[in-house]
Amino acid sequence: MTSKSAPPTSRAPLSGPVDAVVVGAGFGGLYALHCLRQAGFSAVAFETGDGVGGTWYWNRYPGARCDVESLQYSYSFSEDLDQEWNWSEKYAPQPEILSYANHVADRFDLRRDIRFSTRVVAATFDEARALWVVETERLDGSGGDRVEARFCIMAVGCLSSANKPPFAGMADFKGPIYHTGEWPKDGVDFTGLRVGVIGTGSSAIQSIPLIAEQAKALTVFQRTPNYSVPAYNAPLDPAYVAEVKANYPALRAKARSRPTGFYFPFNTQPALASTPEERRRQYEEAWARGGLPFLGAYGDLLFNKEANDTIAEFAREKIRGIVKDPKTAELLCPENVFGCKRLCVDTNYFATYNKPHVSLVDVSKTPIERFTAHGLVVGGKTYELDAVVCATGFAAMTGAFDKIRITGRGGLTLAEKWQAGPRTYLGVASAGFPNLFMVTGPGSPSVLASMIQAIEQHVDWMVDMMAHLRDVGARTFEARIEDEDRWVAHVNEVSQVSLRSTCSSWYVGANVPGRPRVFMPYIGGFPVYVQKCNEEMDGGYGGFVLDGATTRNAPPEIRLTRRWHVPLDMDVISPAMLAARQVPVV
Ligand code: N01
Repeated sequence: MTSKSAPPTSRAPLSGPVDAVVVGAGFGGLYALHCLRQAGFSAVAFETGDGVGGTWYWNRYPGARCDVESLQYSYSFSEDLDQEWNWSEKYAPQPEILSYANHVADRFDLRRDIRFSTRVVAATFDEARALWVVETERLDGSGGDRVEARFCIMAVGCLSSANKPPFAGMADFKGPIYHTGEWPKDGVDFTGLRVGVIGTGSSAIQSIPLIAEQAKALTVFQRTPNYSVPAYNAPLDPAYVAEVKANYPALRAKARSRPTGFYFPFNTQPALASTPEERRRQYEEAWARGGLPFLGAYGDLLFNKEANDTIAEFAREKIRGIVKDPKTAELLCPENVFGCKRLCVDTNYFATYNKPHVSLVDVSKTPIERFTAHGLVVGGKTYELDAVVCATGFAAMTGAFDKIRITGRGGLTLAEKWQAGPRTYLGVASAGFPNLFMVTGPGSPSVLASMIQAIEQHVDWMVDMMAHLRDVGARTFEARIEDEDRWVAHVNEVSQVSLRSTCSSWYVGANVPGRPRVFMPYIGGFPVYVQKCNEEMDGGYGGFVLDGATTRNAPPEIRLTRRWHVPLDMDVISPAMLAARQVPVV
């Protein structure tokens, strides 16, 4: 598969020791470095790419942009940063988000502690010395590092391990095969080509309209249709930006109180309490605003199937209204729960199918059989293609961990421990793996919240815990297995309240054959989760064994976490949040 390769780097191997190794220099790794330094810890980060930005470094496909408003899809830890950075559009395009990541790296002088073009291949806990030994491979082939660190912080991302289905005959195909999540740095020119796109998730839905503008012919291979809401992306109005900047802390506080960790108008009323006419008006208004907030048209859309049916039918009507060919329109109409798979946000996606050179092939019942030298075979028919784009997503949440041989106590690897599904306490740590933190790991709100908010809360909490360990002279922390078991059960129990657990999405690992079906993120809502983390902290980390601590379960000093350590203030309470709150912190 054609993919972006990082240029070679030559440097002497590192051996440490350092207080912490950070794996990844995306938004999680960058913030972790910043906080570690502030708290007086030495750290080094390893990054496979040759630059910072993580997901925004790798996903350079045409049309890639955020779908949480730029003014909220950004770090909130620095008021100065908030004030000085200017977003150009409602939803910033990938190059601008990558520039922002680079700006943050420079502004906070983070690069000096990052080793680029270096892949972490193993992390092994040395029990006798209570140290992590982290091994890397440098992409220039010049060897690797072997660094010893007290702590290992996995900032590997939730959607960073590309899912590349092994279609038969791929090696025979004469043209290039791209994956949206590993897009060539120099871009791709599809002018005059017959292009095939496999998949119809967010990446496909963003890229298809732009690929169609260049390609001579575009064939989309769809296994499951997806709901998508128009973005209505536009340049940001300077008056609106000025207003937000004048009140940024208040907006950030409102965002933190939301289940999603970002703010948008939300109608808490149940859908079925409205008449059909009122509902239509409400949906039309929400559709006209566009984007993910469409799901906020009513409060129960993800919890009541009958309510969900009303929004699903409205969305299907929109598709039928846009797509002129009735057969294509029907193929594009999803039948599953609206918002069950991650909702997509688009610019001209459905209208693209009205173009005469764009066609849709249903591979739900007759899967892609194989590649040939010149195309793809489906149902015995060959589709002639010059280039193929696999918009086939990611081995979500655990895939990036699987790529590293992580060995904890007694020689147990994380992959072995997670064979039947990920097991963490609060999504930050896993029993048997002392002093190893996971930023937005499975069991935390992560992908169900605004990622950057979720990252900041996690990192602040982790670094405060590290400082506490230093204060009380503890060598290690380790999640208690009984607390972890209770947390895993709680994550699973709360997920059952939401309709989101009912379909075959990447949230449950169903997009990759052979993965265990487990609802991986925590759906209880961002503020409830933050409260649980705060309670854990206030209890002196009772859910963890702090080995060697001079005091037992003493409340820590609250440092970076101060901004999250505020009374729970939820202006939108979902059934999942209610269910989550019924369970005391474990
Ligand atoms: O991946 P996906 P994505 N044969 O898994 C299909 C975030 N994101 O990269 O649904 C044929 O959603 C698969 O079919 P099915 C966002 O959280 C955000 O698009 O499994 N088809 C599906 O259609 C998003 O949800 C933005 O039946 C196969 C597609 O490939 C997440 O990343 C932009 C197949 C994969 O869709 C992942 O999105 C982009 C096969 N063998 C991404 N295997 C923003 O806007 C898979 N498929 C911020």
